[in-house]
Amino acid sequence: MAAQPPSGRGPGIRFASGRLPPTIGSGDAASRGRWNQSLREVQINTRPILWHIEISHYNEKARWALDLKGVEHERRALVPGGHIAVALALTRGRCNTTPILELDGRRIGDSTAVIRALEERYPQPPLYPTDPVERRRALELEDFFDEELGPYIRRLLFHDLHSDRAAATGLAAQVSPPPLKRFPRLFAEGFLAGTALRYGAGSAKAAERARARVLRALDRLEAELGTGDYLVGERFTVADLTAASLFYPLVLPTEGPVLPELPATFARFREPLKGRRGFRWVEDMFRRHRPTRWLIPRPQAT
Ligand SMILES: N[C@@H](CCC(=O)N[C@@H](CS)C(=O)NCC(=O)O)C(=O)O
Repeated sequence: MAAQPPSGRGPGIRFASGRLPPTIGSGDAASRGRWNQSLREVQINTRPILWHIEISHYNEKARWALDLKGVEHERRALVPGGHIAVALALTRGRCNTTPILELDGRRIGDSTAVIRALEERYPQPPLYPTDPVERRRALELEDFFDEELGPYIRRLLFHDLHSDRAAATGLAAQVSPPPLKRFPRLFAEGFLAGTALRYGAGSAKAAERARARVLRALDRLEAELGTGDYLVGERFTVADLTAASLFYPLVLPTEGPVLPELPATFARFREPLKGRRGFRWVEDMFRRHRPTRWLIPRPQAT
């Protein structure tokens, strides 16, 4: 089942006891114990929460930014399809997509806004260049890959699942909620119908156009890189993070999210691209800059 939004208006700082903690250092072991308990509650209640879909490339973009900045956070995985209603509920109708980050009492939708908020709150290591010209370029490239690659690589992958029911069932078995795990074919049919409706993934013509857009994005990546290691300047920025995350479903880097078997047509499309400089660059970015996860399990309800 999709995770439910927490009750209340925002995370804020809440104490189970409803009272403020006693003053530090005062009193006996019991009051120190209460103080420690209150501190733990503060940490839990103010810890950022990422609402995400495990296999989604836009969500990988937000996870990567959190991990790179070493932000301790909680992750709540949503079921694809059900996530739209949860996103709308979490943001009071402002956003119908994931990722959504709950940070300091705000719920922020859209991966670009999530990174902007993280950059302000946790400036180190920076993802935005300090030089204004470089910064503008990095943000333009972020926008380019968000708009010109993200939707098309998703449409293509989902479209190719339509002609490979075994692969669709494999994906359904991975992403469906526990009660539906016994019916992966049923979940797969619902998933395919949903993606056809929402992302135009049922249309062969639209898929053909999507294939051309993915290749164009790969050409642009390589042209922007030239002989350099990074898209902007001499270090890893939001531009690299965005391009690499959004290309993950094509490249499938070891450090990235795990996808089950690819649909046959998509695998055939991918094969000749493996030798491309852009493809290898994505693998390299994940290898060099995708740190180990800071995943913190959801606390047990008491
Ligand atoms: N521009 C958004 C796109 C995010 C997005 O499309 N997320 C997908 C999951 S891959 C989603 O939630 N889709 C729901 C929908 O489009 O209704 C971002 O950068 O966060």
